[in-house]
Amino acid sequence: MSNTIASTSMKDFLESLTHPQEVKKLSVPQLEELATVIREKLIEVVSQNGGHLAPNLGVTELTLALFSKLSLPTDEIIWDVGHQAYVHKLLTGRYDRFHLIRKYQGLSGFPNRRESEYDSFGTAHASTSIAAAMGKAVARDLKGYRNNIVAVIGDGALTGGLAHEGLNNAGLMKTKLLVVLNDNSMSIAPNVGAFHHYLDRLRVDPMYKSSKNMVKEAVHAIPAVGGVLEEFLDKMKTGIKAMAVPGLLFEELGFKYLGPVDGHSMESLLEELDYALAVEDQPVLLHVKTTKGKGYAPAEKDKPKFHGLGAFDKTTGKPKPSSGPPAWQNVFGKALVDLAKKDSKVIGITAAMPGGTGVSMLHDELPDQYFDVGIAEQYAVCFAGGLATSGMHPVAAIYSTFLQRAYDQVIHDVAIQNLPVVFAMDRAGIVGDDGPTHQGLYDISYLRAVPNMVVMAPADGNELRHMLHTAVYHDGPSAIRYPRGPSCGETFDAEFETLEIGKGVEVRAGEDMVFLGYGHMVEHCLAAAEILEKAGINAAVVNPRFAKPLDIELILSYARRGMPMVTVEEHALMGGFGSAVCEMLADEQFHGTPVLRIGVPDELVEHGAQKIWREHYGLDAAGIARRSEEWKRNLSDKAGNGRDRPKKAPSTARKRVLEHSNAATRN
Ligand SMILES: Cc1ncc(C[n+]2csc(CCOP(=O)(O)OP(=O)(O)O)c2C)c(N)n1
Repeated sequence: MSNTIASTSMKDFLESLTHPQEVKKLSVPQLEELATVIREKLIEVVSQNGGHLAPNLGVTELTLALFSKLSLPTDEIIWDVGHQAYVHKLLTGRYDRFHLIRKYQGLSGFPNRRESEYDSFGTAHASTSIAAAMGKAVARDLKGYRNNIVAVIGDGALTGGLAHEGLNNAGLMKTKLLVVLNDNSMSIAPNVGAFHHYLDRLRVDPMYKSSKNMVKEAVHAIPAVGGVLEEFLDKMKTGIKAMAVPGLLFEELGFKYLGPVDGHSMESLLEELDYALAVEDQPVLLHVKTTKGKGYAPAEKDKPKFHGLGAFDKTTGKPKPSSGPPAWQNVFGKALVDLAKKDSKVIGITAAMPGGTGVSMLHDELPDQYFDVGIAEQYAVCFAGGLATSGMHPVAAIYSTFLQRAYDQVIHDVAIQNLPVVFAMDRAGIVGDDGPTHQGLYDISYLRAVPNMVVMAPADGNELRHMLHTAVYHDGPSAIRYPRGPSCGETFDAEFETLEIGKGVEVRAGEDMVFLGYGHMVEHCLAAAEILEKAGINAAVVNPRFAKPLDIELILSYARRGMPMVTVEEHALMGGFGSAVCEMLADEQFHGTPVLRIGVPDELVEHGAQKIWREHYGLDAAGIARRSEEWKRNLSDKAGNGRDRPKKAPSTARKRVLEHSNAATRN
């Protein structure tokens, strides 16, 4: 086999690439040409499918340089967050399916061990790469191998506490590990924090680099002398180094620091990687400076927008037009601003997601009441706890999936002290294209179990405003969940209302059965009730508003009338809203009330459009109507065609109905 690739066009090379080690044979000009071909492919596919464009355009040369020096899959790369692994996917046998990235049954938008042997660790939540790489490095050492383990982490992901725990542990281990810091000065929004400022001072400047070497040599040359003078000179050495040696912080932590290197110069990257990979007995941090969105003018200009976006026109960079009600995060952001304008104690907190959560609106209008703490959900929650003890009204706006990371803070730093912190959880429900790592399907379960916590979900945008107002002035912790996408309803009350905690409302009267639709499912339940009306079933619809405390009296009023209940939630069935209803009925000894729970069973929900998955789980109007009609029919058949009117103490016949309903619930 030849060691070089002769005059093939790099487009042909990429299309026919079967083994990533072929990349090792490319010359520098060929790698540069391949970078251009890859960028074109990224822009073409992401403009159609949506996805993380700017992060991938920024790491194109870096990925190629790593592939040129490493031997995958023996050597392993762990991409932090993993949203920048599209180039990696193109080079590891997935070119043919790349046009289906993030689509239903297509490629995942993140590294996924189920998808490829080259995806050595599943990622999508930030700051995990160093810890995972250390696990692999230690396992390698114990087995007596010498393969390379590389973690690639962005400066944004480096703001997460887990990354610092990784540096803390890795620095002490005298083992072979390469951490590549992909520093583009951006998280999704411009990066924040003291660490970011430190990195920003380490510039790619040849003068700076040579002065670094000069300082190192000069400090080395200071003669060793005894006693007090020696101690003084030692301190001076450290002082001089700290002033002039880039990366001293990492060196002090036990890493060999290399760089900063221009992440778009193939030659420099290859050269620095040679040094970095030759170090055998110490972890290395290679600092690479990149430009997010490199090579595509609209993305270089508006980096936050092109971090991750839906389909767009690739010539203009403009998003495909959409219509309908405002997105949930915009309703929330506006409500937060309105509340904060009335009350300077209202504080908005985001963990590096100002745009996605809508908290950026607060930044624009009342910057003093706004805090972006970086990718630091644990800090955000504990910080909110501190604010609350000092009389402020903190609102921590954190996606459902990312609040998982701060579960201990929710319990220990907020709930146990019964502090008035509001958790505004966007993306609660099926998120669609980002897949299992991002699904907001567990928050009702994990929050419902926490004492003092009030758990609620609005049926529409107007109710979200009232819930936020209610939560802000509630004397204890509370959580509000709402999904990704357009909100429901476009009319808003002029004034905020305080809702009664634990009280739901009937939004449609009926007598044959009752839908308890949690949050945005109310809209679908109302539409399902209309469908059932045509089939001769008159269903009531309740907006329970609260999963905790439940409106026990309201729900029991239907049980007393013997009405079968259908709970509907865009959430895991285990421990969710339907579970809360069943637990309550059991506790209240209403064993004869048949309950059908519609929600997400105990399985991972893969990537693909929200609409596809909602249909799949019967969470749209048609599905809710179909499933409940079938269930109701079976129920009536089993009960001997009579109207099913269970009483508080079930008879033997009722017990049979109960058995059936339990079985139906399990299905
Ligand atoms: C725990 C967690 N919080 C928030 C996010 C959302 N998120 C995805 S990428 C990203 C920014 C990452 O910045 P950086 O690591 O610098 O990578 P870049 O996109 O700039 O290349 C954020 C905040 C996440 N994935 N995980």
